[in-house]
Amino acid sequence: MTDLPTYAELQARQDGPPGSTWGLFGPHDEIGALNLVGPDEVVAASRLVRKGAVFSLDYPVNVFEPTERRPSAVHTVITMASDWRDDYLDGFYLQQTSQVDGLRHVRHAAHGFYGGADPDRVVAGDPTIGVNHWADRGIVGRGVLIDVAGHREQAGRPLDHAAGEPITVDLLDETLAAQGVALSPGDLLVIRTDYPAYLAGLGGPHPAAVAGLEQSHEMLAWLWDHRIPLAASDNTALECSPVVPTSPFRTAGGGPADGLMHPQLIALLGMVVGELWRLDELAADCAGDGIYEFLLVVKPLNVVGGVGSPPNATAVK
Ligand code: UVW
Repeated sequence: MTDLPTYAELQARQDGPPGSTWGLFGPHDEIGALNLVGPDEVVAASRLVRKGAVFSLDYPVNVFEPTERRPSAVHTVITMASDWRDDYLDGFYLQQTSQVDGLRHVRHAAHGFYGGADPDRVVAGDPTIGVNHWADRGIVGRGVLIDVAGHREQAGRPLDHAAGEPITVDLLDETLAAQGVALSPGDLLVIRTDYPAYLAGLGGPHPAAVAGLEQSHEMLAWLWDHRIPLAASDNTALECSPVVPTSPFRTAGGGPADGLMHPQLIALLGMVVGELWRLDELAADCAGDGIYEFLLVVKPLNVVGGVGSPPNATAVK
């Protein structure tokens, strides 16, 4: 991992899309930045289990209000004979509740899907860059909670969701310093904004303005240069919304999502993006014992050609 280029070097590359990791992990790679976590990191992460505390980082299916884009699922329980039950979900949008966005979720406007995947193969039933690859491999490593919301609460300046406050690199560093945590290559980051409490206070559907990561090259450099394969948050899009006016990622196409850095995170860097994760119980425990690192196990559904999935994420301390 020490031989990998810096983000500045990725941006200057001429043998692939600038800012991309394409080809760094082999010509046929389909797991992206997860290559940054190997057996050594998994063994080290397993040593973080010290007290046997287990935290589910998934919210239930259908807990969030349905949106036009992502309606609720219908759960049916079938009685067969009198002693047996089966069930099924109908209309289950895999990104309706806690989720990981897979490498299929978005393509870069100029360069396409991660690794140059053929768009004709990014269809149901074809495994190309689907979440099935992450499910087959599993996502296991050292999880680190960056409790930005907790840090700002303590400072008496809560994160401002209503203003769509951008979380900057400086704020991430400040929070880590306050927590006494140093990042290591391969760390799986979970970033708490306390969005679910804000949403509950609003009492309605997801609002347009949400605090989250600032869209900037500095942010991408921070993530890549720390060798972070997964960044998840408890908010709707990991990133802040609306997009900051200074976003360098706007395209000629425009549109409501224009300027988000999802295409850079997912299609260029190959990162796992997590959204709407349940972090409150974990955060309370971390604040209690002052330990913000843990074993994190994420196991997306093994849907061949899946675009996204509930994370089935579990933190163990
Ligand atoms: C956005 O809508 C920006 O996020 P996602 O599609 O990943 O939920």
